[in-house]
Amino acid sequence: MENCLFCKIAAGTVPAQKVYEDAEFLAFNDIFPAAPIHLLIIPKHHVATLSDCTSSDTELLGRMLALVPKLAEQQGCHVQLDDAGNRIGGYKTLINSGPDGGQEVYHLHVHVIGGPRPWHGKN
Ligand code: DGP
Repeated sequence: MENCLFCKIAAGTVPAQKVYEDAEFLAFNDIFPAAPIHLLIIPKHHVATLSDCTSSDTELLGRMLALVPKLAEQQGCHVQLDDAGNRIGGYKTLINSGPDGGQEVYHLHVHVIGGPRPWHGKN
């Protein structure tokens, strides 16, 4: 899409701090991080919003969600067990959809927000 910011990031014409890329997806640091770790995962193919997804997008959505724990581990904020067997770490996974959902950029993206609390910011 010509005027889509995240399509431009996917095409490399707008810079971003990329943390992951494959043939289908790109992940990069959010420019306004709400926590020590704040990634956005996007499909390279333009989809404006979650509500535009159809049954033909089911597998893409599954693969995008499956990237979340992989990237959380890469960033060091995955859920793990400490020596006493208690869960530590973790992250928030968020998809804002539409105006009432707080979506500002109309290219589907998953926020992955984590790192040591307390966090600040809107999310
Ligand atoms: P949302 O409200 O869910 O549409 O979130 C859009 C996010 O995109 C917001 O947290 C800030 C981020 N963002 C906006 N413009 C840019 C940009 O030019 N570069 C990067 N890396 N992130 C951006």
